[in-house]
Amino acid sequence: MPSPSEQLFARALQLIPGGVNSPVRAFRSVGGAPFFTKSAKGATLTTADGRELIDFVCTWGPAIHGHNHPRIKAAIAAALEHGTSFGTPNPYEVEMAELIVDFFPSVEKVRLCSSGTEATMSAIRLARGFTKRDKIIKFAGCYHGHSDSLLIKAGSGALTHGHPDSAGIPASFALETIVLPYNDTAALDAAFAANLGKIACIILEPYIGNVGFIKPDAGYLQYVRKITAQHGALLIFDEVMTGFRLSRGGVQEVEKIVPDLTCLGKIIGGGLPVGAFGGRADIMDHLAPLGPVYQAGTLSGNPLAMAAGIAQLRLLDEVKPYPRLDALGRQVCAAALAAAKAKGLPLQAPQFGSMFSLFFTPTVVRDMPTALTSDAKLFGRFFHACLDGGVYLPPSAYESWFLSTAHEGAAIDRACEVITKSIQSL
Ligand code: KE4
Repeated sequence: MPSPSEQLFARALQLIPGGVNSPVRAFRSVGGAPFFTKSAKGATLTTADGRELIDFVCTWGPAIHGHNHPRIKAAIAAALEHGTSFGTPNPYEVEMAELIVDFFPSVEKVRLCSSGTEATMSAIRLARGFTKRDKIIKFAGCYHGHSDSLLIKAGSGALTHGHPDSAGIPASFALETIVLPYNDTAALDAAFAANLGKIACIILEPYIGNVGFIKPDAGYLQYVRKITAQHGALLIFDEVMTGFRLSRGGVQEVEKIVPDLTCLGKIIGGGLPVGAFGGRADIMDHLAPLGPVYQAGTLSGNPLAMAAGIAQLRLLDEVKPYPRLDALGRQVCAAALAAAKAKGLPLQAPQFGSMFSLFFTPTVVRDMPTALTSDAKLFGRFFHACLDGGVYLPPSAYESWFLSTAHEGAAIDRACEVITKSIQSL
């Protein structure tokens, strides 16, 4: 008799391409069929098959306080009393804007939308409209959502499924996107020298989460800031994943860099659909209805998503979780490295705070090519050994893991045991 998840997947496959509404969920790179989640609380998912799994995906970042946190649930319930969407300005979006500007001093003005993809797509359009230049620079392996200009040598699900360059993007579009290797200052110099006065912006994940977790070489981000300022190109930090997660003010606070624009998402929606982009007021004022760059959205600033995000951000300021999240991340990586060492298995475990990845390779991972030296097949076996043990990892060798404050205590200890045993079993 097929399990409830198997029955649900069979039905989904009839009507939804690949049976999923986002490709990375399909387990295609790790093998097997995805389970369906019935509910989630704290650090665990409860599957349709009644299994409880310790979750290291955290719905790809938003659940920094764990799933279904009572404070966030209560905030949504209270907002729900007044309706779900108004299509007019509402008080929640003003409060959210004030919080974002407080957490991110580089953001003088902000526009809310409904996904990270919308945020980065709009930021690119704004950079092009403000500079009156067409070319943009992105880095191989960085994923900024699925808009045409950015789905080129992209990470995350695109890389996971071996299509970093999606079909359906006109060559003329792709020509305007210059893709460079991450952590390579010479490549930056050459690109700007060859395109003088033509580059509107650089967009990057300052710490990469979408080719697995990768940190920049010391001084690299500072170099990116310098060369963009020199050439009148805007610097866009895509902090959809890292914002509010790696520190109160994201990577730009850690690295003390002031980008011109910042893209945000995930955590500011408390689990509901959200995105945001903001930065220098003189740039943001080029957006409609003030300026010539059009951007819009039916559900932008949705009251329920805003209420959830406001509760989430206020809770961050109350619990100040960052040292604890970093300790949890270190605990998992230390356990994995110790098990791999004992087994004689090469393993890299780059980590910062609650983001980290395990790469089965002897090579230090510092860009997409070195990430690709990781043994993806071995990762698949490791993934299923952990899943059998009740621990759910991102179903791809090229994704960051995520932790929440709810992982502290029994969950993290149990997870470290399972990860250790799984490595020993490889
Ligand atoms: P969304 O459109 O998925 O809300 O955000 C796109 C996006 C933009 N920028 C960064 C740095 C991101 O990580 C993302 C989305 N992250 C992936 C996880 N690697 C979402 C998971 C999925 O695609 O299902």
